[in-house]
Amino acid sequence: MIDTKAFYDTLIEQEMDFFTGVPDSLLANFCACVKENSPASRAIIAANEGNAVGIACGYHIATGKTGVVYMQNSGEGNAVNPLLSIADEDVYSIPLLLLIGWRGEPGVKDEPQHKKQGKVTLALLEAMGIAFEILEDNYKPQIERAARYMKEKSRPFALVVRKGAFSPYRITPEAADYPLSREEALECVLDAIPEEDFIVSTTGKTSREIFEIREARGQAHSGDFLTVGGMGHTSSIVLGMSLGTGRNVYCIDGDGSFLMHMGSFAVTADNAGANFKYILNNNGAHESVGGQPTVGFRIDIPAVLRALGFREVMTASTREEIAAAMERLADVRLGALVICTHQGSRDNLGRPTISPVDNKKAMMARFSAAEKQKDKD
Ligand SMILES: Cc1ncc(C[n+]2csc(CCOP(=O)(O)OP(=O)(O)O)c2C)c(N)n1
Repeated sequence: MIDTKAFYDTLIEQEMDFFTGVPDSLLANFCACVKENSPASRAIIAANEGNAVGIACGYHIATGKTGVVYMQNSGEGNAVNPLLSIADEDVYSIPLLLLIGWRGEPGVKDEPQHKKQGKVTLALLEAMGIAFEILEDNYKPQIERAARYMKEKSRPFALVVRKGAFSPYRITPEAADYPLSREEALECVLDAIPEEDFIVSTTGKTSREIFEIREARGQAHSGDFLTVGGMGHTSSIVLGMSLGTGRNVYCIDGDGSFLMHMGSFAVTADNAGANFKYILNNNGAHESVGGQPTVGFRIDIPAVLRALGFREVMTASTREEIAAAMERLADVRLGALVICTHQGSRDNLGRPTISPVDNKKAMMARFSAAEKQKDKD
Protein backbone atom coordinates (compact mmCIF):
# COMPACT_ATOMS: atom_id res chain seq x y z
CA MET A 1 0.00 0.00 0.00
CA ILE A 2 1.21 3.50 -0.82
CA ASP A 3 1.58 6.06 1.94
CA THR A 4 -0.78 8.72 0.60
CA LYS A 5 1.03 11.71 2.13
CA ALA A 6 4.44 10.48 0.98
CA PHE A 7 3.04 10.08 -2.56
CA TYR A 8 1.64 13.62 -2.43
CA ASP A 9 5.00 14.94 -1.16
CA THR A 10 6.80 13.22 -4.05
CA LEU A 11 4.56 15.01 -6.53
CA ILE A 12 5.28 18.32 -4.81
CA GLU A 13 9.05 17.59 -4.94
CA GLN A 14 8.66 17.15 -8.70
CA GLU A 15 7.01 20.59 -8.82
CA MET A 16 3.58 19.13 -9.48
CA ASP A 17 1.70 21.31 -7.05
CA PHE A 18 -1.57 21.92 -8.87
CA PHE A 19 -4.41 19.41 -8.50
CA THR A 20 -7.74 19.32 -10.26
CA GLY A 21 -10.24 16.60 -11.01
CA VAL A 22 -13.47 14.93 -10.03
CA PRO A 23 -13.34 12.76 -6.92
CA ASP A 24 -13.75 9.02 -6.84
CA SER A 25 -14.09 6.55 -3.98
CA LEU A 26 -10.92 4.81 -5.13
CA LEU A 27 -9.00 8.09 -4.94
CA ALA A 28 -10.80 9.38 -1.82
CA ASN A 29 -7.68 9.16 0.38
CA PHE A 30 -5.61 11.02 -2.20
CA CYS A 31 -8.35 13.67 -2.60
CA ALA A 32 -8.50 14.12 1.19
CA CYS A 33 -4.72 14.55 1.35
CA VAL A 34 -4.78 17.16 -1.44
CA LYS A 35 -7.58 19.04 0.30
CA GLU A 36 -5.75 19.17 3.58
CA ASN A 37 -2.29 20.02 2.28
CA SER A 38 -2.77 22.23 -0.77
CA PRO A 39 -3.95 25.83 -0.78
CA ALA A 40 -7.48 26.17 -2.17
CA SER A 41 -6.16 27.86 -5.32
CA ARG A 42 -4.06 24.76 -6.10
CA ALA A 43 -6.82 22.21 -5.44
CA ILE A 44 -9.77 22.70 -7.75
CA ILE A 45 -12.61 20.17 -7.74
CA ALA A 46 -13.92 20.48 -11.28
CA ALA A 47 -17.51 20.08 -12.48
CA ASN A 48 -16.40 17.31 -14.84
CA GLU A 49 -13.18 15.62 -15.88
CA GLY A 50 -12.96 17.43 -19.22
CA ASN A 51 -13.08 20.74 -17.38
CA ALA A 52 -10.26 19.50 -15.14
CA VAL A 53 -8.09 18.84 -18.22
CA GLY A 54 -8.85 22.37 -19.42
CA ILE A 55 -7.97 23.90 -16.03
CA ALA A 56 -4.65 22.04 -15.86
CA CYS A 57 -3.82 23.03 -19.45
CA GLY A 58 -4.41 26.67 -18.58
CA TYR A 59 -2.25 26.40 -15.46
CA HIS A 60 0.58 24.91 -17.48
CA ILE A 61 0.41 27.65 -20.11
CA ALA A 62 0.55 30.33 -17.41
CA THR A 63 3.27 28.74 -15.24
CA GLY A 64 5.12 26.09 -17.25
CA LYS A 65 4.25 23.62 -14.48
CA THR A 66 2.54 20.27 -14.90
CA GLY A 67 -0.89 19.91 -13.32
CA VAL A 68 -2.19 16.69 -11.79
CA VAL A 69 -5.62 15.67 -13.11
CA TYR A 70 -7.37 12.99 -11.07
CA MET A 71 -10.46 11.07 -12.08
CA GLN A 72 -12.33 7.80 -11.88
CA ASN A 73 -11.88 5.89 -15.16
CA SER A 74 -15.54 6.61 -15.97
CA GLY A 75 -14.35 10.20 -16.36
CA GLU A 76 -11.97 9.23 -19.18
CA GLY A 77 -14.93 9.68 -21.52
CA ASN A 78 -15.50 13.26 -20.38
CA ALA A 79 -11.77 13.95 -20.76
CA VAL A 80 -11.22 12.46 -24.24
CA ASN A 81 -12.09 15.56 -26.21
CA PRO A 82 -9.86 18.08 -24.40
CA LEU A 83 -7.08 15.47 -24.16
CA LEU A 84 -7.12 14.92 -27.91
CA SER A 85 -7.94 18.40 -29.12
CA ILE A 86 -6.07 20.57 -26.60
CA ALA A 87 -3.35 18.62 -24.75
CA ASP A 88 -2.34 16.28 -27.58
CA GLU A 89 1.08 16.78 -29.16
CA ASP A 90 -0.57 17.40 -32.54
CA VAL A 91 -2.38 20.40 -31.06
CA TYR A 92 -0.89 22.40 -28.11
CA SER A 93 1.25 19.59 -26.69
CA ILE A 94 0.66 20.05 -22.97
CA PRO A 95 2.05 17.85 -20.18
CA LEU A 96 -0.48 16.65 -17.60
CA LEU A 97 -0.15 13.93 -15.01
CA LEU A 98 -3.38 11.92 -15.15
CA LEU A 99 -4.21 9.91 -12.05
CA ILE A 100 -6.93 7.47 -13.06
CA GLY A 101 -8.82 5.29 -10.59
CA TRP A 102 -9.28 1.85 -12.16
CA ARG A 103 -12.79 0.71 -11.33
CA GLY A 104 -13.84 -2.55 -12.98
CA GLU A 105 -10.30 -3.84 -13.40
CA PRO A 106 -10.63 -7.24 -15.08
CA GLY A 107 -10.62 -9.98 -12.44
CA VAL A 108 -11.64 -7.60 -9.64
CA LYS A 109 -15.27 -7.74 -8.53
CA ASP A 110 -17.09 -4.45 -9.19
CA GLU A 111 -20.47 -3.01 -10.12
CA PRO A 112 -21.96 -3.50 -13.62
CA GLN A 113 -21.43 0.12 -14.73
CA HIS A 114 -17.66 -0.29 -14.25
CA LYS A 115 -17.18 -3.54 -16.17
CA LYS A 116 -16.82 -2.24 -19.72
CA GLN A 117 -14.99 0.91 -18.66
CA GLY A 118 -12.59 -1.20 -16.61
CA LYS A 119 -11.87 -3.44 -19.59
CA VAL A 120 -11.12 -0.57 -21.95
CA THR A 121 -9.31 1.78 -19.54
CA LEU A 122 -5.79 0.96 -20.73
CA ALA A 123 -6.84 0.47 -24.35
CA LEU A 124 -8.40 3.92 -24.37
CA LEU A 125 -5.14 5.45 -23.19
CA GLU A 126 -3.29 3.50 -25.87
CA ALA A 127 -5.75 4.65 -28.52
CA MET A 128 -5.19 8.25 -27.43
CA GLY A 129 -1.42 7.76 -27.57
CA ILE A 130 -1.07 8.55 -23.87
CA ALA A 131 1.85 6.82 -22.16
CA PHE A 132 0.89 5.18 -18.88
CA GLU A 133 1.99 2.95 -16.05
CA ILE A 134 -0.02 1.11 -13.43
CA LEU A 135 0.86 2.66 -10.09
CA GLU A 136 2.95 0.40 -7.89
CA ASP A 137 3.92 0.47 -4.23
CA ASN A 138 7.40 1.46 -5.40
CA TYR A 139 5.97 4.58 -7.04
CA LYS A 140 8.92 6.99 -6.75
CA PRO A 141 10.77 5.81 -9.88
CA GLN A 142 7.45 5.89 -11.72
CA ILE A 143 6.85 9.52 -10.81
CA GLU A 144 10.42 10.38 -11.78
CA ARG A 145 9.98 8.60 -15.14
CA ALA A 146 6.66 10.37 -15.70
CA ALA A 147 8.18 13.75 -14.83
CA ARG A 148 11.13 13.17 -17.21
CA TYR A 149 8.82 12.03 -20.00
CA MET A 150 6.52 15.01 -19.62
CA LYS A 151 9.45 17.43 -19.51
CA GLU A 152 11.11 15.96 -22.61
CA LYS A 153 8.00 15.36 -24.70
CA SER A 154 5.57 17.93 -23.32
CA ARG A 155 2.79 15.33 -23.41
CA PRO A 156 0.31 13.88 -20.91
CA PHE A 157 1.27 10.80 -18.90
CA ALA A 158 -1.14 8.60 -16.95
CA LEU A 159 -0.77 6.64 -13.72
CA VAL A 160 -3.55 4.08 -13.39
CA VAL A 161 -4.50 3.43 -9.77
CA ARG A 162 -5.77 0.08 -8.55
CA LYS A 163 -8.38 -0.33 -5.83
CA GLY A 164 -6.88 -0.03 -2.33
CA ALA A 165 -3.61 1.48 -3.58
CA PHE A 166 -3.56 4.45 -1.18
CA SER A 167 -3.33 4.29 2.60
CA PRO A 168 -6.24 5.77 4.57
CA TYR A 169 -6.16 9.54 4.87
CA ARG A 170 -9.14 10.79 6.82
CA ILE A 171 -10.46 14.31 7.09
CA THR A 172 -13.82 15.37 8.47
CA PRO A 173 -16.11 16.50 5.68
CA GLU A 174 -17.50 20.01 5.99
CA ALA A 175 -20.73 19.61 7.92
CA ALA A 176 -23.94 21.30 6.81
CA ASP A 177 -26.49 22.14 9.42
CA TYR A 178 -29.62 20.70 7.78
CA PRO A 179 -31.94 18.40 9.73
CA LEU A 180 -32.40 15.58 7.20
CA SER A 181 -30.02 13.10 5.63
CA ARG A 182 -30.38 12.31 1.93
CA GLU A 183 -32.03 8.99 2.76
CA GLU A 184 -34.59 10.65 5.05
CA ALA A 185 -35.34 13.26 2.39
CA LEU A 186 -35.74 10.50 -0.21
CA GLU A 187 -38.27 8.71 2.03
CA CYS A 188 -40.40 11.88 2.07
CA VAL A 189 -40.04 12.33 -1.69
CA LEU A 190 -41.07 8.73 -2.41
CA ASP A 191 -44.06 9.09 -0.04
CA ALA A 192 -45.38 11.84 -2.30
CA ILE A 193 -44.90 10.30 -5.75
CA PRO A 194 -47.92 8.31 -6.96
CA GLU A 195 -47.24 4.68 -7.83
CA GLU A 196 -48.21 5.21 -11.50
CA ASP A 197 -45.53 7.87 -12.03
CA PHE A 198 -41.91 7.27 -12.97
CA ILE A 199 -38.62 8.11 -11.26
CA VAL A 200 -35.08 8.40 -12.60
CA SER A 201 -32.43 8.73 -9.91
CA THR A 202 -28.82 9.81 -10.14
CA THR A 203 -25.55 7.91 -9.88
CA GLY A 204 -24.24 6.98 -6.45
CA LYS A 205 -25.96 6.47 -3.15
CA THR A 206 -29.21 8.21 -4.16
CA SER A 207 -30.12 5.26 -6.38
CA ARG A 208 -28.88 2.75 -3.80
CA GLU A 209 -31.01 4.34 -1.10
CA ILE A 210 -34.10 4.45 -3.30
CA PHE A 211 -33.64 0.75 -4.04
CA GLU A 212 -33.36 -0.05 -0.33
CA ILE A 213 -36.36 2.10 0.65
CA ARG A 214 -38.49 0.20 -1.89
CA GLU A 215 -37.20 -3.13 -0.54
CA ALA A 216 -37.94 -2.14 3.05
CA ARG A 217 -41.44 -1.05 2.08
CA GLY A 218 -42.11 -4.13 -0.03
CA GLN A 219 -42.74 -1.88 -3.06
CA ALA A 220 -41.99 -2.66 -6.71
CA HIS A 221 -38.84 -1.25 -8.36
CA SER A 222 -40.31 -1.17 -11.86
CA GLY A 223 -41.11 2.56 -11.82
CA ASP A 224 -37.58 3.53 -10.75
CA PHE A 225 -34.75 3.84 -13.26
CA LEU A 226 -31.60 3.72 -11.15
CA THR A 227 -28.97 5.44 -13.28
CA VAL A 228 -25.91 3.57 -12.10
CA GLY A 229 -23.52 5.19 -14.60
CA GLY A 230 -23.48 8.26 -16.82
CA MET A 231 -23.12 10.76 -13.99
CA GLY A 232 -24.71 14.07 -14.92
CA HIS A 233 -27.02 12.67 -17.58
CA THR A 234 -29.99 11.76 -15.37
CA SER A 235 -32.02 14.85 -16.26
CA SER A 236 -31.41 14.23 -19.98
CA ILE A 237 -32.76 10.68 -19.62
CA VAL A 238 -35.82 12.17 -17.92
CA LEU A 239 -36.31 14.67 -20.74
CA GLY A 240 -36.31 11.83 -23.28
CA MET A 241 -38.69 9.73 -21.19
CA SER A 242 -41.05 12.59 -20.45
CA LEU A 243 -41.32 13.42 -24.16
CA GLY A 244 -42.27 9.79 -24.82
CA THR A 245 -44.97 9.39 -22.19
CA GLY A 246 -47.96 11.23 -20.82
CA ARG A 247 -47.16 10.24 -17.25
CA ASN A 248 -45.13 12.34 -14.84
CA VAL A 249 -41.43 11.50 -14.75
CA TYR A 250 -39.47 12.68 -11.69
CA CYS A 251 -35.73 13.25 -11.86
CA ILE A 252 -33.98 12.85 -8.50
CA ASP A 253 -30.56 14.42 -8.94
CA GLY A 254 -27.53 15.35 -6.82
CA ASP A 255 -25.64 18.65 -6.79
CA GLY A 256 -22.46 17.05 -8.20
CA SER A 257 -24.47 15.45 -10.97
CA PHE A 258 -26.36 18.70 -11.69
CA LEU A 259 -23.08 20.62 -11.99
CA MET A 260 -21.37 18.02 -14.17
CA HIS A 261 -23.34 18.84 -17.34
CA MET A 262 -25.28 21.91 -16.29
CA GLY A 263 -25.53 23.23 -19.86
CA SER A 264 -28.02 20.46 -20.62
CA PHE A 265 -30.58 22.07 -18.30
CA ALA A 266 -31.06 25.09 -20.53
CA VAL A 267 -32.05 22.79 -23.40
CA THR A 268 -34.12 20.59 -21.11
CA ALA A 269 -36.12 23.49 -19.69
CA ASP A 270 -36.68 24.79 -23.21
CA ASN A 271 -38.08 21.45 -24.39
CA ALA A 272 -39.66 19.80 -21.35
CA GLY A 273 -43.39 19.37 -21.02
CA ALA A 274 -45.58 19.61 -17.92
CA ASN A 275 -44.70 16.02 -16.95
CA PHE A 276 -40.97 16.74 -16.39
CA LYS A 277 -40.42 17.04 -12.63
CA TYR A 278 -37.03 17.96 -11.20
CA ILE A 279 -35.82 17.32 -7.65
CA LEU A 280 -32.25 18.15 -6.60
CA ASN A 281 -30.76 16.87 -3.35
CA ASN A 282 -28.14 19.44 -2.44
CA ASN A 283 -25.69 18.27 0.24
CA GLY A 284 -22.89 20.47 -1.08
CA ALA A 285 -20.74 17.42 -1.69
CA HIS A 286 -19.87 14.35 -3.71
CA GLU A 287 -21.13 12.41 -0.74
CA SER A 288 -21.21 9.01 -2.45
CA VAL A 289 -17.46 8.97 -3.06
CA GLY A 290 -16.12 10.51 0.14
CA GLY A 291 -17.83 13.84 0.74
CA GLN A 292 -15.49 16.09 -1.25
CA PRO A 293 -17.16 19.51 -1.56
CA THR A 294 -18.99 20.80 -4.60
CA VAL A 295 -19.92 24.44 -5.05
CA GLY A 296 -23.52 23.42 -4.19
CA PHE A 297 -23.71 25.57 -1.06
CA ARG A 298 -21.68 28.43 -2.49
CA ILE A 299 -23.92 29.21 -5.44
CA ASP A 300 -27.62 30.00 -5.57
CA ILE A 301 -28.95 26.83 -7.25
CA PRO A 302 -32.62 27.91 -7.24
CA ALA A 303 -31.62 31.16 -9.01
CA VAL A 304 -29.56 29.15 -11.52
CA LEU A 305 -32.53 26.86 -12.24
CA ARG A 306 -34.80 29.88 -12.71
CA ALA A 307 -32.29 31.48 -15.06
CA LEU A 308 -32.09 28.21 -17.00
CA GLY A 309 -35.85 28.31 -17.59
CA PHE A 310 -37.54 26.56 -14.66
CA ARG A 311 -40.68 28.51 -13.86
CA GLU A 312 -41.18 27.71 -10.21
CA VAL A 313 -38.33 26.61 -7.98
CA MET A 314 -39.09 25.57 -4.42
CA THR A 315 -36.70 24.84 -1.58
CA ALA A 316 -37.12 22.52 1.40
CA SER A 317 -35.07 21.09 4.24
CA THR A 318 -37.66 19.53 6.57
CA ARG A 319 -40.19 16.72 6.14
CA GLU A 320 -43.11 19.18 6.23
CA GLU A 321 -41.51 21.47 3.65
CA ILE A 322 -40.79 18.52 1.34
CA ALA A 323 -44.38 17.26 1.62
CA ALA A 324 -45.83 20.69 0.80
CA ALA A 325 -43.40 21.31 -2.07
CA MET A 326 -44.03 17.85 -3.58
CA GLU A 327 -47.78 18.59 -3.70
CA ARG A 328 -47.11 21.79 -5.61
CA LEU A 329 -44.50 20.13 -7.86
CA ALA A 330 -47.08 17.60 -9.04
CA ASP A 331 -49.28 20.42 -10.40
CA VAL A 332 -46.86 23.04 -11.64
CA ARG A 333 -45.39 23.15 -15.16
CA LEU A 334 -41.58 23.23 -15.26
CA GLY A 335 -41.26 23.11 -11.51
CA ALA A 336 -38.19 22.15 -9.53
CA LEU A 337 -37.56 21.38 -5.90
CA VAL A 338 -34.16 21.86 -4.25
CA ILE A 339 -33.81 19.94 -0.98
CA CYS A 340 -30.88 20.75 1.31
CA THR A 341 -29.58 17.85 3.41
CA HIS A 342 -26.58 17.04 5.57
CA GLN A 343 -23.96 14.50 4.56
CA GLY A 344 -23.83 10.91 5.70
CA SER A 345 -25.23 7.52 4.85
CA ARG A 346 -25.72 4.16 6.46
CA ASP A 347 -22.65 1.92 6.76
CA ASN A 348 -24.75 -1.07 5.78
CA LEU A 349 -26.18 0.54 2.64
CA GLY A 350 -26.57 -2.17 0.00
CA ARG A 351 -26.57 -2.03 -3.77
CA PRO A 352 -29.37 -2.77 -6.23
CA THR A 353 -29.72 -6.52 -6.67
CA ILE A 354 -31.53 -6.09 -10.01
CA SER A 355 -29.25 -5.87 -13.04
CA PRO A 356 -29.34 -2.65 -15.09
CA VAL A 357 -30.80 -4.51 -18.07
CA ASP A 358 -33.60 -6.02 -15.96
CA ASN A 359 -34.24 -2.59 -14.46
CA LYS A 360 -34.61 -1.18 -17.96
CA LYS A 361 -36.85 -4.03 -19.16
CA ALA A 362 -39.18 -3.67 -16.16
CA MET A 363 -39.41 0.06 -16.75
CA MET A 364 -40.15 -0.42 -20.47
CA ALA A 365 -42.90 -2.90 -19.66
CA ARG A 366 -44.41 -0.34 -17.32
CA PHE A 367 -44.24 2.46 -19.89
CA SER A 368 -45.88 0.18 -22.39
CA ALA A 369 -48.65 -0.80 -19.92
CA ALA A 370 -49.20 2.91 -19.14
CA GLU A 371 -49.64 3.65 -22.86
CA LYS A 372 -52.13 0.80 -23.29
CA GLN A 373 -54.07 2.02 -20.27
CA LYS A 374 -54.14 5.54 -21.75
CA ASP A 375 -55.55 4.18 -25.03
CA LYS A 376 -58.33 2.39 -23.08
CA ASP A 377 -59.22 5.47 -21.00
C1 LIG B 1 -18.07 10.66 -15.03
C2 LIG B 1 -17.99 10.26 -13.59
N1 LIG B 1 -17.12 10.86 -12.78
C3 LIG B 1 -17.04 10.50 -11.47
C4 LIG B 1 -17.84 9.50 -10.97
C5 LIG B 1 -17.71 9.04 -9.54
N2 LIG B 1 -18.90 9.44 -8.76
C6 LIG B 1 -19.93 8.61 -8.49
S1 LIG B 1 -21.12 9.29 -7.56
C7 LIG B 1 -20.25 10.73 -7.45
C8 LIG B 1 -20.72 11.88 -6.61
C9 LIG B 1 -22.06 12.39 -6.97
O1 LIG B 1 -22.29 13.56 -6.24
P1 LIG B 1 -23.75 14.15 -6.12
O2 LIG B 1 -24.44 14.13 -7.44
O3 LIG B 1 -23.66 15.47 -5.44
O4 LIG B 1 -24.51 13.10 -5.21
P2 LIG B 1 -24.21 12.67 -3.70
O5 LIG B 1 -23.25 11.54 -3.78
O6 LIG B 1 -23.67 13.85 -2.96
O7 LIG B 1 -25.54 12.26 -3.18
C10 LIG B 1 -19.05 10.67 -8.18
C11 LIG B 1 -18.07 11.78 -8.31
C12 LIG B 1 -18.72 8.89 -11.88
N3 LIG B 1 -19.56 7.91 -11.51
N4 LIG B 1 -18.78 9.28 -13.15
